[in-house]
Amino acid sequence: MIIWCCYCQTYIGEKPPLVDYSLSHSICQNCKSSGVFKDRDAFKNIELIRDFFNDLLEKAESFEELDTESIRYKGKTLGIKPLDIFYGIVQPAMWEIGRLTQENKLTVAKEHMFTSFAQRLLIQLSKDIKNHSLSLESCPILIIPAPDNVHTIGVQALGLDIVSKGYACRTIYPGIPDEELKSLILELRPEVVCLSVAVKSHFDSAINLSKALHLQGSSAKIIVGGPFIHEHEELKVAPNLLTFNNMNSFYDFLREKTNVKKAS
Ligand code: B12
Repeated sequence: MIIWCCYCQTYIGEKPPLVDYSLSHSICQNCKSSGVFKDRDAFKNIELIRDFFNDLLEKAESFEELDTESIRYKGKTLGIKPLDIFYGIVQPAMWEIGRLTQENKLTVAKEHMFTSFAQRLLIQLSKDIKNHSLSLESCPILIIPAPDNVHTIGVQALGLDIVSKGYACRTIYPGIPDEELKSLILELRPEVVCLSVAVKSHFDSAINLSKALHLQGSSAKIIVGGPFIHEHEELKVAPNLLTFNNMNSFYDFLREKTNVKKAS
C-alpha cells in the first residue's frame, strides 16, 4: 500500500501488502513536528485527491484523451510535488486499470492508452525536476530494464526519482540484448547498475548477467527491482546482486554502502 501524508499530500513510501497500490493515509515526519495535525481542516484535501484519482479513472474508462499538461497543472494547484502525482495518483490508477483489464472489464486498448499517457506524463513532470544527468561516460548509476523486459515506465519513474533525490544517473530504455548490456557495463564501469524486472525470466537474466560480470572482474553492484521483486521478499542470489522492494532501503544502501555522491 502507498503511504500518503494526508496533511501535506506527500508520498511517504510503501507498506505491505506491496502488490496493493491503494492509498493508506498517514502523517509525515515534517507534519508531525510542525504540529499541523491539530488543524482539522487539513483533512479536507484527502477528498480533493480522491476526486483527482476518480476523475483520472473515469477518463481512462471512457477512452477520453488525457491531457498531461492539465494533470501536471492540477497537481501543482493541489500542492502535490511532481513525482508524487505519479506515485500517489497515476501509479495506483495503472494498477487499478491493469486489474480491470485482467478481469475483462476494460479493453486492452484502453489500458494501452493509459500506459502511453503515463509515459508522456513522466516526460512532462521531468520539466519540474532538476536534471543531474551526466555524460554517459561518467555515470555512477545506470538504470535499464533487464534484457527482454518491455516494461519501461518503472525505469522512467525510477530514473526521475533518483535524479530528484540529487544523484546523477543515466537511464536507458527500452532494454538492450544481454551481451550488449554486459559490454556496455564493462565499458562504462558504473558503480551501480539498476535493473528492472517484471517477471521471473527477467530476474533469471539479471542473475546470469551479474554472474558473467563478476567472472570478468567487474565490481559493479547489480541492484534489481521492479514488479517481480515487488511481489517477493528481498532475495540474495549472486555475490554482486542485491534486490530491493522498498525505495527507502534502496536509498539507505546508496548512501551507506556506495561511493555515489549527490550532485551539487
Ligand atoms: C503497463 C504494463 C504492461 C505494458 C508495459 C508498457 C511499458 N512501456 O512499460 C505492456 C502491455 C507492454 C505489458 C506487457 C507484459 N506484462 Co505487464 N504490466 C503493466 C502494468 C499494468 C503496469 C506496470 C507499470 O508500469 N507500473 C508503474 C511503474 C512505475 O511501476 P513499476 O514498474 O513497479 O516500477 C516502480 C518500482 O517497482 C520501482 N522499480 C522498478 N524497477 C526498479 C529497479 C530497481 C533497481 C529499483 C530499486 C526499483 C525499481 O520503481 C518504480 C517506481 O516506483 C503491470 C500491473 C502492475 N500492477 O504493476 C503489469 C505487470 C507488471 N505485467 C505483467 C505481465 C505478466 C506482463 C506480460 C508477460 C503479459 C503477457 N502475457 O504478455 C508482458 C511482459 C512482456 C515482457 N517481455 O516484458 C505482470 C507481472 C507479473 C509477475 N510479476 O509475474 C503484471 C504485474 C500484471 C499482473 N498482475 O499480472 N505490461
